[in-house]
Amino acid sequence: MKKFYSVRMRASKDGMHISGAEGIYDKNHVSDIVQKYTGRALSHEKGRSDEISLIIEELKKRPLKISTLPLCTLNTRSPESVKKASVKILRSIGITERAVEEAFKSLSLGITMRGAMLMDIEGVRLEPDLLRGVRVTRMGITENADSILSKKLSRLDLNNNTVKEALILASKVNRHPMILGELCISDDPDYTTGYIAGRAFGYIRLPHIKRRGLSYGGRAFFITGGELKGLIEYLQQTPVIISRINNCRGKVNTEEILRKKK
Ligand code: WAQ
Ligand code: MG
Repeated sequence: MKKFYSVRMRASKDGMHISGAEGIYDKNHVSDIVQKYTGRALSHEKGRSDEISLIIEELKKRPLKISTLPLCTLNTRSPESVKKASVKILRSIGITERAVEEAFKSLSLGITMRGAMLMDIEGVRLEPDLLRGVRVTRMGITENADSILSKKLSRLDLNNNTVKEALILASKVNRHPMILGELCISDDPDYTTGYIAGRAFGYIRLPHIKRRGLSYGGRAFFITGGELKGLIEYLQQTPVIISRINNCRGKVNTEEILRKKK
């Protein structure tokens, strides 16, 4: 059997996080990837890292092959319109307005967690470690799927690591039956596009989710039913690799999304 490796990198400077990256690769590609990740850490716009941690781990389980969620961009123009649209869309899949409000509020407090909050449909926090959250790891994309994704995103002028990595993470997360949806705000003060995601409507980019210059951010996973332990194990441990790319569309409005919902 072909051996796969999870390769994960974290870089910091004076103890401050600078960049991170991860993927799943077959053995022949591991050393090239290590070089690529190291290069990325040593020439990051936030400054040159003084400490780079690399984990190269042979996977004991064969990675689960999945598709990306379909991608589109909502025509939002302000944090207020983002919140309104998010409430509408997430409500249509059973997440209460209160939960969505609660998620936006918790993600705007300025306390940045390493991982995601887990929230039930009423907005009650369920993650065991409220400060750290749950960190999703062991995900990647095949070379072939990556080049198809690059082409599709290039047509929309979105071919960058930020969008790709977020789409890969959201596609892994939202594949689990206990996950209803996700809300994400970048912690980068200059990156003002966030997203909501769910199996029913895909990955919906949300321009102007926050105003420029704010360094808060985070993720909330809305969950239902089932056993928390199994879900957390899936998010942290189960290797998942993207092998098929769904459609990537440009601007849409909220009504279109609600009409097309699966
Ligand atoms: N698992 C769980 N939570 C995470 C993870 C992870 N692997 N990585 C980051 N987070 C949480 C953490 O609280 C971060 O502060 C927060 O999410 C935001 O992370 O299509 O860049 O890496 O243009 O800043 C969205 C792209 C970009 C939208 C999101 O997130 C688009 C982004 P960041
Ligand atoms: Mg960030």
